[in-house]
Amino acid sequence: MNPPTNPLKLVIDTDPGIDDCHAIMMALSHPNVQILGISIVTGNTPLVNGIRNVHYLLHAFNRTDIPVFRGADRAIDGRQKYAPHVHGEDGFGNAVGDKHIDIDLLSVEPAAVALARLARENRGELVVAAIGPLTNIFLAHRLDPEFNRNLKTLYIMGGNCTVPKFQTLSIGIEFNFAADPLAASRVLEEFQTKMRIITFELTCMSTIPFEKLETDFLRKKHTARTRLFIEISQFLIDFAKTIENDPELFTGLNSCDAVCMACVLDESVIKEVKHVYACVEPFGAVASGHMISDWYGHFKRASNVEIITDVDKNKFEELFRLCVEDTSI
Ligand SMILES: [Ca+2]
Repeated sequence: MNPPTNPLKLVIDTDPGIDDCHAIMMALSHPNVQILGISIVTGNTPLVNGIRNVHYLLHAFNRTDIPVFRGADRAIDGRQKYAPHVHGEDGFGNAVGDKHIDIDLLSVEPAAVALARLARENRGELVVAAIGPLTNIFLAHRLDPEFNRNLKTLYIMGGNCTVPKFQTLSIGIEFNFAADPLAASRVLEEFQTKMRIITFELTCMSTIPFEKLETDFLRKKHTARTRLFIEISQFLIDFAKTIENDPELFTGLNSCDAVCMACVLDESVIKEVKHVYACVEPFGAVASGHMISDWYGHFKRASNVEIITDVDKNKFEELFRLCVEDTSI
């Protein structure tokens, strides 16, 4: 890892589920990142759980200097879509449950307002990792039309990809875009900033096989950090094992948001990027949230996104190890 230079200025917009936890742990552990805030959005779990989960993590890491912002409690069109079967009833693998959590880091400033302010105060420097539905990002954009242009880069974990090279069965709709298709549609259509998309299928390519997960992560010397990782992750690992026979997708732990965060933390993780015009189906009867990537230029539109199509798996796993390496707790 390179020695600290100018730290990356980062805001994490998250719907704190288990893979969000991994991504946040990585960012908290990285030596060259300044986290200016964490904004919470509804997605994997209801908003109130997400707020509690992030506080649980920040208190465990003694990072009470990081403000937490409350975001949208539902999508732009009013839908509320959760994933308790993947992330547990509390969103953190039932590790937080009914524990008493002090939510003293919660700012009175709404997430969209804070996002717009932080982008303005750090014009051209702020990187946002959007690892939940894009509701807060869209709302910041509607509040402040300059928001998107003030960003350095917007990384989005979301969307599907149907390029044959992936050799996976595309599910057609990825959770974050399905949870707020209208927000995803508007962000892709209206933002004039560098947007990098980490699709669900890309994250499937970086699945950590169960055996490697055991040897490299779960059987490590149990420090406070590994105990926290296991406490929160076990539910997702158990879930993945129940669908182990699903063709090609679930052969280990797929931590979608961790793959996104690895690209944010170290751009050399990214091996291949395709510049393409992409849009999202906002109102479809059976496929709302489906991302259409115009690989062959049918729409005759200029490219608006960079879709990451390959990552360095070794480098990803090296960064993912930050989840269990005990440096600060
Ligand atoms: Ca997420």
